Amino acid sequence: MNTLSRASRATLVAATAALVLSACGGSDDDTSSEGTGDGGSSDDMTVTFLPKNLGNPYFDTSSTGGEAAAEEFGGTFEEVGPQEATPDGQVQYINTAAQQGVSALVVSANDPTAIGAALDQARDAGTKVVTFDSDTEPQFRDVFVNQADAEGIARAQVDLIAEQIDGDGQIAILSASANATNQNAWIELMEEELAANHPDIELVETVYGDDDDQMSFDRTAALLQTYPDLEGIVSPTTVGIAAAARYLSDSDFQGEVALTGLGTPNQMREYVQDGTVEAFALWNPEDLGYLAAFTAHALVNGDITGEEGDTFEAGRLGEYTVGADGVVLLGDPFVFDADNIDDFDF
Ligand code: RAM
Repeated sequence: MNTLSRASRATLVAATAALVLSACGGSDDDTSSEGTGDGGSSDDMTVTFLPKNLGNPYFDTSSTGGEAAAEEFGGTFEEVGPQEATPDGQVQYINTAAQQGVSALVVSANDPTAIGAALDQARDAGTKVVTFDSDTEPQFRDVFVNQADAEGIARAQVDLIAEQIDGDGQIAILSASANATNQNAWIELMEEELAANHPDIELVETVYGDDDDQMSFDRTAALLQTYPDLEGIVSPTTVGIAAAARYLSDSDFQGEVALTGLGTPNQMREYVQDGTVEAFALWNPEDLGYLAAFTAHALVNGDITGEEGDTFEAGRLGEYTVGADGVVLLGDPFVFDADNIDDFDF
């Protein structure tokens, strides 16, 4: 279980305290309607969250954070989104938000460019655009709120699978949708990390479950049939890893084929407890949504423009600084296993 490099582990220890605190304190947020921020000007701020799709507990949790933030700064929160994680599905909601003149849109992009024209129109109409979780190309948004450093996310997953298969054998990746900016960035970095440091691990295929539970379940079954020597699966999506775990837990492959990636503790708890999964990683999606909403608030208020070096207050999370390319970084990924999973509730 001590799967991460020393440096990663040191930062994770620091992150643990924050995660435990927010896991315990995050949901019983203070409902004071007085903003902790700078008051008056944001009272009529409207913020619309547009996740990749609806019905994914990860985004339910990030929206919980966004709504809590809006309550704190005295804004109006709304969540909209398509059933399927496609860019076309998102465009109509972007257009509607622009027509409504919402102050800010907070989007997890299903494609780095395909929603760009719609976002341009929204920004021309005066709407601030924050991407979170999955970015667009930088010119289409004001700020990207990144959950964790992409290299760190990639390395955490490679370290986990390498440990679980003793650094040797075939693995496959079960991803989200084929154009998802976030998963594609992580997969590219995972491939580099495998090539550089794990010569005996062979990545045989990357398949896409489209962040759809049934499709991810079916892709898992197909992988196991196609590759009888498969040692492990990495699923860098909370939908994929939960579906793969459900498949494995009910099959002869349970405990034989390793599974790791990015999951939510509530979806993965039973599979950690029944031995299907040893360890997996994530960040706190509630904090991510909370920070994204406060970033939108700072843009709407004119506290920041998205320039490198801009600073702003994000409620209970404290002060953040905009980095290069208009990116605000939440923190570090965190590894969950049988020893700590019961400390979390999201
Ligand atoms: C799914 C989505 C989301 C990703 C997480 C890890 O919920 O694909 O974009 O960040 O997994």
